[in-house]
Amino acid sequence: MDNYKIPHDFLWGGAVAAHQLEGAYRKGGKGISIADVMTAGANGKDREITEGILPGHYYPNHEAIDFYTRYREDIKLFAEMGFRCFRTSIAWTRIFPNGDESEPNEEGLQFYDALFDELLKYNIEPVITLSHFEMPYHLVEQYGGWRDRRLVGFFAKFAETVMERYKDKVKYWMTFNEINNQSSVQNAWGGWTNSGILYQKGEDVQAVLQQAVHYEMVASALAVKIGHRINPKFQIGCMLAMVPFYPRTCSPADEVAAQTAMEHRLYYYGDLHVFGEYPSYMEAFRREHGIALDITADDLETLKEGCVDYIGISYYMSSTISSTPTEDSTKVAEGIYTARNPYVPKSDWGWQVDPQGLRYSLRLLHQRYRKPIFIVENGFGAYDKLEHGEIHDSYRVDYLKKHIVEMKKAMALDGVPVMGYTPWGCIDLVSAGSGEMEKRYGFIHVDKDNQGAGTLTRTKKDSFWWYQKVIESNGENLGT
Ligand code: BGP
Repeated sequence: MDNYKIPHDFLWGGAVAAHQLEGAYRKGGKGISIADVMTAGANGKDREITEGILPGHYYPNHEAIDFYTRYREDIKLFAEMGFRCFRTSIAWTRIFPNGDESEPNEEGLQFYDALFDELLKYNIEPVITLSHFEMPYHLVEQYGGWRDRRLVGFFAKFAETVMERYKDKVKYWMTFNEINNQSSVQNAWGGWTNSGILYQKGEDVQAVLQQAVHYEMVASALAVKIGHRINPKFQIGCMLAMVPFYPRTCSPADEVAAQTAMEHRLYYYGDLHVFGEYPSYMEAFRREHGIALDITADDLETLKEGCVDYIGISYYMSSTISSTPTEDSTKVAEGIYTARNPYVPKSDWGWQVDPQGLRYSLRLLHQRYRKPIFIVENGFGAYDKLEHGEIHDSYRVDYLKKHIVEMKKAMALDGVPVMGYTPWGCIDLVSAGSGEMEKRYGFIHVDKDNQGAGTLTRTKKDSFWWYQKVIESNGENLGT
């Protein structure tokens, strides 16, 4: 490792998503998004999706941390940490409040102009996700979300509008956040992610899901094509939730079950994004399950023409697959159970903490795809204690440090090209999974609790100063 130095243009920064921090859910002409109809859950308690916004419910994304009005103050703090980039999303509903309008909302476009200018003032490169779990709610009510082919056109229009508008301000883009996350959604996860689909009782979930994925994939490829036409210098990536599945034992049956889980939950999406064609294992799956999809010759051409430039990933944890039920296991499909891994600890939210899994993941993705990889999410959701104006979050530093060490090993020893590293929730924000504020990831504390009370005051945590040194030394100084 001594002979290796992280490239000088490595993108150190932080990551967030519009709906989890902006708030101002009705300001500037913004429409209601699917995140706006999700109540707060709790640790171990799912969020509720209500039919529209109902009185008497608490919707944490409505105000979030009010980044919409405080972004200047927050970006100043990011600049103080030395951020070279900042990943956020463009709230689709600020640009097309309902999603199906013919003209964009100028006030929404101006907000992101101002936001990107503020970042660029400090030489912070914006890294933009087009869709991060926040599609217009109207598209759900009117069209059933990604069940409907017409969404491809609506999304492409949104993508074209913002890529054209910001073509001289934004170079790095991603299409859909964690596009592979939706396969876990049947409300068990506690909310909807990409698809805007609520499954009906008795319907063939797999058939609906596969169709929605197809439309989203075509929309993603179209956005890549459009972006490359607008500015050939754009770097446009996909974004995958990277949760590697280890076989629980070395029994061949567990190994095969883990392999199947990897194909269905991860590679399916990556293969489409990178190779632009359907993998044969998914064709086999559809044949076996009698699923016939609406796929046109044009779709297949678009997929082929809209391959991504890089692979964005989130990495928080690994998972373990067993072919048979075990103590603590959960069935995900016939002969496939997720199980506890006795070798790794868990966070307070039950997420398996596994730094080596990051190195393992980077190698897997590199071996398969040969594309640059951008770690656009990684982090430790934890309870913090604010005492006398200070937060001593050594547990967060410990988590991030161990992951950076493994990332460096992947770069130095395994030759994996990693473009950048943006820890999730660099400022405390609303948890996507639980809707809590007190599941905190930030280097910057925000005074707000799970019920929505607090002054929204920002306070630097110990990790703030630690990360500043990491960036300053280009990843050499990770502290003792
Ligand atoms: C990812 C999402 C993020 C973020 C993160 C942490 O799945 O892309 O939006 O929220 O997970 O999850 P949570 O907020 O549930 O702790």
